[in-house]
Amino acid sequence: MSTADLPQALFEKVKQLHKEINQYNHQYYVLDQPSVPDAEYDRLMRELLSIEQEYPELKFLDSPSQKVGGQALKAFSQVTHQIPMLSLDNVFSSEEWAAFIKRIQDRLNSDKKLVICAEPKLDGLAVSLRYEKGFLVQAATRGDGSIGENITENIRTIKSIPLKLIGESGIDYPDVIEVRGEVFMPKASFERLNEMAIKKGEKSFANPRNAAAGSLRQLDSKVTAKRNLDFYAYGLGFVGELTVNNTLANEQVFLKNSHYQRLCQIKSLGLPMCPEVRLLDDQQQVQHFYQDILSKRDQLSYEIDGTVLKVDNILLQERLGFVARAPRWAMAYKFPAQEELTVIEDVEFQVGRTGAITPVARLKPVFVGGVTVSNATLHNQSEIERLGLKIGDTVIIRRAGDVIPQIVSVVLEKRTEDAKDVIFPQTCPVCDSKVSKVEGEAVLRCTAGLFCQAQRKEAIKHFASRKAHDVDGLGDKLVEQLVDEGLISTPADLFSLTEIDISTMDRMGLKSAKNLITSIDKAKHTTLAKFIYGLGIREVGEATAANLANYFYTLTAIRTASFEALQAVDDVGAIVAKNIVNFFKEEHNLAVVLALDAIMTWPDIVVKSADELPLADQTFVLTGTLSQMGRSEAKAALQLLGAKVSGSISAKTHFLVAGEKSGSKLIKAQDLGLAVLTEDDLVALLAKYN
Ligand code: I6G
Repeated sequence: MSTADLPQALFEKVKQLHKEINQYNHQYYVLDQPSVPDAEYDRLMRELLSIEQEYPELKFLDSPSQKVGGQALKAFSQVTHQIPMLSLDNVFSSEEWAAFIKRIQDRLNSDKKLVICAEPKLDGLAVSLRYEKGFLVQAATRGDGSIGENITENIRTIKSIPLKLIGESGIDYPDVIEVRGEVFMPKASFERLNEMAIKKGEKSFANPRNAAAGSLRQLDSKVTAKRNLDFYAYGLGFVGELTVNNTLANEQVFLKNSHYQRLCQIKSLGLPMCPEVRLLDDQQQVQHFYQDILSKRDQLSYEIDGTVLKVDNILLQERLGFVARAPRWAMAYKFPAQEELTVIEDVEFQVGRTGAITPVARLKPVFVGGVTVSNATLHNQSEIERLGLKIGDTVIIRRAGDVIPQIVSVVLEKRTEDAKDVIFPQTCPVCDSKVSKVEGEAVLRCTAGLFCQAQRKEAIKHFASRKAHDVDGLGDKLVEQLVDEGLISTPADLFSLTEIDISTMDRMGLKSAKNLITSIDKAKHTTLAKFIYGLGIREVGEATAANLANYFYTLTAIRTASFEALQAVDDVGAIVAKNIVNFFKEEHNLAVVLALDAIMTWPDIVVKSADELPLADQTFVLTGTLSQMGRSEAKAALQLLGAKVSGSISAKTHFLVAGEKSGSKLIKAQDLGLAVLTEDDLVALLAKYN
């Protein structure tokens, strides 16, 4: 049956469904302003699919149903770009940027201020989308700039890319229009994809860019459809002559003379434009934009590696032209690299508070992510095995944001013959005691407990830390010196220190010694929860310590509780219960606890039944970075008010608290229509009850 034989009403219905679904897609994926509930969208889509299944003649090329992927291809065909796809030159400093502007002004023979169109530089892949008479007919990768790969089927699955432009060809835009932009994978989708890959035992992707590239190079577009790729337009390629019935004289009427305005035009046709694009009037604003985007980098939902700055005036762009394969009027002003190569000079072993022996790589110092890095943790033996790392190897080191530097991989091609295996110690590298490895744990531990100098130091540092007793002025170096000099060996010894003792330490005068004694005195007044947390029992964080205090009310009840009784407390499973029992069983620990009990005081806990608490029966999930208090502190505070704090989202969750860099949990909460609180909302809620 041809479409001509079908009832006109059915045809109209299909067109109406296209219009509505396209509009909702645009509102959801491009404008970020969903206008109907998901259920309504699903209903329309199901209706369309069912008509298309019954009448395949009504399954048009631009149907929104075509975003799920089609037949797998055998190979990608080649596409010759009508106008070459260029790349960008880079600068890395304000001086290089200033030199670039000077070159442009010299070439233009003018020292007039240049208006700059600025945007973040996405870490994605450049593609060219060709629309003919408003329909997406072809999409290609950049390739070598002249010839790319035809990835039309894959691009058609990207929800934010319209299959049909808004408006009418020949009236609102020219017949042929090529939109260029960057395909990328949002960070949250990347994390989800890798989590799934790891669960299935498959290889994970190194970064969102590789994941986007891997997804676009799928011969089976159904796979691409599941990858949640996104797109921002950055410019135009070929824009064709108008032919029939046009009210525009030629493409120049359509094309604005400002790069920024062209982007807005592209946006009005239904394509996504990065919301961070700005017009900047002078060089000071450029530096400000660069710093602003750099500071926002971690909060953005997509990965970026710098900014792209373009002379906004198209006539000036045309006068400037191109050099080799890059425009003279555009520049990528890049952030300091987050990945660099360096050499593992040695691997040493550090002993932590709980005796865990951690291999630490000593690196040839390297400038990465804006700082010089000379150490990186290697976590444990399994990590070294996973990396296949030897001393002397060249490695890729990554430092993103404030995250501790990580070794990403070993560059095997650079391994030399004298590379040495990493040998794990047979005894504790600090106190020479026996080491043990618990079945199922990757970590090697020193068995000497607080007899080990390293563990003593760490226990005292933990006791004095901000979340425990917050002893102002007692830094790590001072603790180490006090222990090395034999002045203290347990947290209880802190309270017998004198001003004279302290003032004999490096860089400590009488005044700072006095201040420290005042802070130590202040620390005597605490809460039972902080006291328990400050003991540094393995796996007893702030939230568990608060739960123990609220359940048992007294120190005596906690330290004498049985393995079974402990497990009745929220968050305390067999492993944590065993850690607690073992901690208090150790004579040395018990002696320290009793000594501290005689020195420190805390208020009695007022007994309230669980259902009297203000947040009783409310389930919270915390996600992302909470900058004002930290996740464990927030968890403890919520639990004190009777709330349940769960690790995963379900229909039973009442509130999601979403901090910075919230990922898949936020998406899931939004899908389920749950209440989402910001960190400020949480702070206000806690303040209300405290
Ligand atoms: O590869 C690119 C990424 C982003 C670009 C680009 C861009 O602007 C935001 N702009 C041009 C002009 C070119 N490549 C050639």
